[in-house]
Amino acid sequence: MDLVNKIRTGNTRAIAKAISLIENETREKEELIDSIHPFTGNAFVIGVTGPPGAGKSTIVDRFIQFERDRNKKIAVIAVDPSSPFSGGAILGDRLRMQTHATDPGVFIRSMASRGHLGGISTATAGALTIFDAAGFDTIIIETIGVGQTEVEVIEMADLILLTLVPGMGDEIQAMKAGIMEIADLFLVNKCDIDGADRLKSEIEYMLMLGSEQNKASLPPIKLASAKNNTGTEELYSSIFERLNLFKNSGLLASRRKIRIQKEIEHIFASKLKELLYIKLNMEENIGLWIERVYNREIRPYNFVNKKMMELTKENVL
Ligand SMILES: Nc1nc2c(ncn2[C@@H]2O[C@H](COP(=O)(O)OP(=O)(O)OP(=O)(O)O)[C@@H](O)[C@H]2O)c(=O)[nH]1
Ligand SMILES: [Mg+2]
Repeated sequence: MDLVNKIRTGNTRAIAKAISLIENETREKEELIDSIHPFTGNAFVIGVTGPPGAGKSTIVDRFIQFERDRNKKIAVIAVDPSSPFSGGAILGDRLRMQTHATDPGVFIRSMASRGHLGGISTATAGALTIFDAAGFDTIIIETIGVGQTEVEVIEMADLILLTLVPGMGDEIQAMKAGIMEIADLFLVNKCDIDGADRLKSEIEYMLMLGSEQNKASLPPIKLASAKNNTGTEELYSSIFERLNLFKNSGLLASRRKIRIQKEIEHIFASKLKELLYIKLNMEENIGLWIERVYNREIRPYNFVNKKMMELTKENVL
């Protein structure tokens, strides 16, 4: 396929076209994903998460520079920048994009949560696959770490960096349930303002509470100021150190296999649903079935089990 070849050469327009194409569940999407699959699995995916305004985009911008200094190609997926929590982000991302606009080694893509038929997770997974096939060495997913979908998205990363800021005690409390446990590395950003050391101790304390671990085995907690560019290069190095550690220990492979498991299950579930809709002539029949259940003429489990049995007998399932 011509598009596949163009993607593999890193052609910007082909990449953009492919990302739009895979946002909808079509036969074309399936063919594209399958055609590029052999050329994927090479990029490191880094998830950058944290409360609104923590400085995620500023730190990502630093990473872009570090990667380019090393002649590496980097893509950024900024998820849900249009959420009510971070109104200014789209503009910020655009401004940043302009600095790299003429650089084919950088691709920044914003993704709003609305307007994706298959959901934001599917759209992000698709974009990841395309960037990977296009030869980007590193792909960053930036997202605000709240809510189930957000966690689902960030779990697509090989490594998760959680960005926190002094004075955000409440936000940390709110996040605790979800994202704290899955972070591989903590960044206390804005260490140019007061309270960075205290926040570091608080994070340590919370991590110790939540596990049996001793202090030495806790995820690293780094201090930096993204704005002043201090501590940022050390953070960047420790991310790659940790990624290599994950690679050598087999953790990277097992995380990626879990992702593949979810993908396969997802494809099966949606195909099965499609099949059921067709074979049961759902559109035509569902109204009647609702009425019968509503009127207590039939019982939901008994009815569905019977239907499934019929499909098995007809060799549909
Ligand atoms: N003082 C200080 N300000 C910073 C630092 N890093 C970022 N900022 C500022 O914090 C504000 C938010 O930065 P962003 O990088 O847009 O934060 P974000 O986490 O991407 O925000 P959302 O995408 O809206 O959630 C900006 O005004 C930055 O200039 C820092 O290290 N120190
Ligand atoms: Mg941002």
